Amino acid sequence: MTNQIAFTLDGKPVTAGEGETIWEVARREGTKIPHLCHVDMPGYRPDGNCRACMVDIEGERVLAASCIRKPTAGMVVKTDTERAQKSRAMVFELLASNMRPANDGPDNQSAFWQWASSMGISGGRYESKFASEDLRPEFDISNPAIAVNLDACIACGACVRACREVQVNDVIGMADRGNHSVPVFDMHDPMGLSTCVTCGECVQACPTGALYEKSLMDKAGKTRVVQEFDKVVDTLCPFCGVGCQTSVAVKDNRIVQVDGRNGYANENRLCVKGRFGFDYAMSKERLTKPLIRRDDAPKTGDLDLRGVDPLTVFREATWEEAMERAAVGLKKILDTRGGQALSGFGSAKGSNEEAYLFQKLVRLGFETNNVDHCTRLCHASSVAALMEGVGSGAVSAPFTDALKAECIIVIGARPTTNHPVAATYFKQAAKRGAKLIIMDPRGQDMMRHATHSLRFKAGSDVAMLNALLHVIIEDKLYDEQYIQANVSGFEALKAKVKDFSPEAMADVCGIEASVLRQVARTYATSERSIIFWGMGISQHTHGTDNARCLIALALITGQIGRPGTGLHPLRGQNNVQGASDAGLIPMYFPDYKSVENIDIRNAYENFWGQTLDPKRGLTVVEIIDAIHDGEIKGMYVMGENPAMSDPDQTHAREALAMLDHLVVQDIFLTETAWYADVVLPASAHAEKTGTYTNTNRQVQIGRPAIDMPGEARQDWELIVDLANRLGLGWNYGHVSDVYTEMASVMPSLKHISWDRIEREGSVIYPADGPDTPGNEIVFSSGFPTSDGRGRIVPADLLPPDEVPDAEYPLVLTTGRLLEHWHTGAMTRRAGVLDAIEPRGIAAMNPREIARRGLHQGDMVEVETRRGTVEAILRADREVADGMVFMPFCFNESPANKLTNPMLDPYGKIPEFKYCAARIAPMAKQEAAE
Ligand SMILES: Nc1nc2c(c(=O)[nH]1)N[C@H]1C(S)=C(S)[C@@H](COP(=O)(O)OP(=O)(O)OC[C@H]3O[C@@H](n4cnc5c(=O)[nH]c(N)nc54)[C@H](O)[C@@H]3O)O[C@H]1N2
Ligand SMILES: Nc1nc2c(c(=O)[nH]1)N[C@H]1C(S)=C(S)[C@@H](COP(=O)(O)OP(=O)(O)OC[C@H]3O[C@@H](n4cnc5c(=O)[nH]c(N)nc54)[C@H](O)[C@@H]3O)O[C@H]1N2
Ligand SMILES: [Mo]
Repeated sequence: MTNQIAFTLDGKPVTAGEGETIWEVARREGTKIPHLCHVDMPGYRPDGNCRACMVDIEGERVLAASCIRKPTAGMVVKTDTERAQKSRAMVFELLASNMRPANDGPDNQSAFWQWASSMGISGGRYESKFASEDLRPEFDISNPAIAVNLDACIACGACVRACREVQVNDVIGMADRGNHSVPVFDMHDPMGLSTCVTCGECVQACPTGALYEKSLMDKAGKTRVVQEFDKVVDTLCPFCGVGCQTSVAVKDNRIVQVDGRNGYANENRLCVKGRFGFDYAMSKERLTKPLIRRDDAPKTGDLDLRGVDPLTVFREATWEEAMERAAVGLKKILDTRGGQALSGFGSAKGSNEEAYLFQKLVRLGFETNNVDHCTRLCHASSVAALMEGVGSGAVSAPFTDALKAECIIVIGARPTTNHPVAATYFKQAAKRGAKLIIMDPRGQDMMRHATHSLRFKAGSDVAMLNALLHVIIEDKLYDEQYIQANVSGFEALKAKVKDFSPEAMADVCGIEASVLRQVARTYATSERSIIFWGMGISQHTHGTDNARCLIALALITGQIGRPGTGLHPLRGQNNVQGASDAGLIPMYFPDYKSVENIDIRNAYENFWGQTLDPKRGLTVVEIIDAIHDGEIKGMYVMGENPAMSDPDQTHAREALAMLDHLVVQDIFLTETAWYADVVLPASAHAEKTGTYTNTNRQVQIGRPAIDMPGEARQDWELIVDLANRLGLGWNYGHVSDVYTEMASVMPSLKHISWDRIEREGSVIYPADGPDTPGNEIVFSSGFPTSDGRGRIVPADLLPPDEVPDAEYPLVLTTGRLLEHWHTGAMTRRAGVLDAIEPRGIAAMNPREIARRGLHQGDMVEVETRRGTVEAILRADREVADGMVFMPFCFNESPANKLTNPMLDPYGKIPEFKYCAARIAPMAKQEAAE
């Protein structure tokens, strides 16, 4: 047990845990002590500078700041003496004199004025320095999301700690001294021109309203227009796999503010998308009525409905007509050609319950296993390698375990843009002394914090990783005992990597042998080492091999199964873990049970009461190919946008155009919906109840904050409606009924009832009992494989499928931008996010740009063997020489028109990260004089 310190608080005996401050004990005991500079969120260091929290300690001459003072045994603390109360009131009155008056500005709902009014203070004691109009500092509204009103600033430094210590972004600092001290962004830049990434942590920390969400203000950022909320809903962020918990404030059925809650994965933190990207749900472009394609509306592979009135292509229909049309079209194909001619893409943006229903509908109603989703384009190869190597595709430890690790490898991932809240933990860990090793062909912000940054040659992961394995084996740094007890395949690995000495691989991967040796030793000899990886590993034709090497690293060193160690593929979509677990995969029923195993299939046939397709179904890209081959004729797509996200877009869109019947269920008229026969307007994340499983294996509950627009209906009800029109006779009263059925066949969800999730908000799986917290760390004693051992599969060198040549001398690589989500469907309809990144870009190193006689800002054509795309050229030092980087979120510059659809043989994932390209300036347009 840790030391407990007994002391007296306002006459009551209390105890403090180790390190607890008087303020923290008081809060726990329900005693309110005002606080301003002290931020009541995890991760904030108390600073004790504002004196708003002074308390009396018996025997001490001066009052003490309770936010930093730790009690000692027997101490007698009084929070309510006249002296303490007067002192605190004085602090507020003095500060108020330096601020804009309460009734004259945006800040009258701020913590400062709430505390002040609870103390009976309504203004400054002295004449406000803002009495005269010309003394007011300027409002800085240059940031699209945040207003800076320094006339409410009390220089408490909360924003500096938010920016530097919690999010570790290092943008905000304090300038000037004493009374004149103010926060500045970089070197006195307007906030909007600084390197600020608009995570809004400073806004959430600011106690006075000096930093404020513009969504609560008038246009000028001066006056708070939303004075109070109708409700505040505890729910989740809809974007990435981190699964941040949010509290969403609503006024007049509109979301007006999002704050981070103290979730296990985010401890109140959010990023720009989670905090400021919520308005897509309220976009005027939301689908509000079912649509049916007009008979005369053509379907061609190159449809471009941007700027076209949708009602020239579709007509509005009643729900009855649309649902009947949707079902009859599918039924007709089923009756004439059989289930193999049907397919479905479900959604990793939807809930677990929606995913479960969707795969069940395809397997029972469509009579096929042709069901897949974006996981195929994402971590499919990682999952293939993990299933083969350790018997489970999920992470072995949460990303927060970075804080317990001595050595952290991040490879092929860019967490500050794609998992920004997870990145805060990585950066914090590095600041506390963990060795951070980043391996990525492209530079990234986190390299500032890294002990080793290996900017190796794209596509050469196996060379580099085999060299690390070589060193570990050569230097005998592997864990012999661990291998003997838990691992098979070591001898084969030893033989394979023999030829992969760092010296032999240095040229292949572009990293010096000595660095490879150092990194290998650091990883192997650290007490606790953990590996995080992303799409740079998985999205290759040798993606499975890449992941096999990472698994081998962990297995031979025993860096798995303990806190601060393990394998963590950073999952992408908010519910890609859950959708995969729920069986939205062509080869697996829920919980990765093979559809081709007769016993399992029999069990499901009994459970669902119907004969099932005995063969695994086709994957995403295979389905597109099967449409071209005339084998698949009908499709149901829910919450996925393959017309933008699939590789070789022209080929993919031609396929969509070839379908006899396409039903699209989305919240927007996406590029995929352009090809639909029937479009079903559905529910956004903010409008529904459901569970979602994040990258850490936490099952969490999302709750509705606003109503659906127009006639839109709940996704899960639409799936059920369609199922019933196909004769399945389903009857679910509530989402929780779906969860309960699903959990009853999923061992992973044992002991995790709907009631439990509702009660606890978030439960990690696997859980050992209904009341015991779930296991953060798995594989502590062996692996869930057939023999309980981890299995090493050595990998060989394979080049990317399409390498540069004289005709296409550059490498095109694709990925993401911080502000945009995938195909842009959501974020290009989010005001703040689209304002920050409004136009399609292609990025190259400035050296490469100069070498080619191009200029930043030029319109260029990027061309590959699949097509040509126009984009604005951006200079970016992080992009390697010889490479072009494009995000795939812009439909005016659609990167996937260019990408190579060649697949990894095991994961069936396309090579999004590498193909040959060339670039040319666009023919100069006549200068418009
Ligand atoms: N802002 C934002 N965040 C997102 C998303 C989004 O669309 N926008 N999408 C979410 C989803 S679904 C996913 S899957 C994740 C993806 O998150 P990440 O895995 O971080 O995705 P990417 O940015 O596509 O690629 C990661 C890195 O791979 C590197 N890379 C390229 N080629 C190679 C190579 O040959 N080897 C190695 N080792 N690395 C290489 C790139 O330089 C890049 O830094 O992000 C999630 N978060
Ligand atoms: N070139 C290139 N291509 C890539 C990648 C890459 O790195 N490079 N990455 C790949 C990866 S990792 C991924 S995960 C895929 C992602 O590919 P997709 O999943 O196709 O992309 P999203 O834009 O996330 O599509 C989500 C869709 O769901 C809709 N939606 C959102 N919420 C809801 C809801 O609650 N209900 C319904 N019904 N619809 C909803 C949105 O409007 C949008 O149309 O892209 C892949 N494609
Ligand atoms: Mo993804």
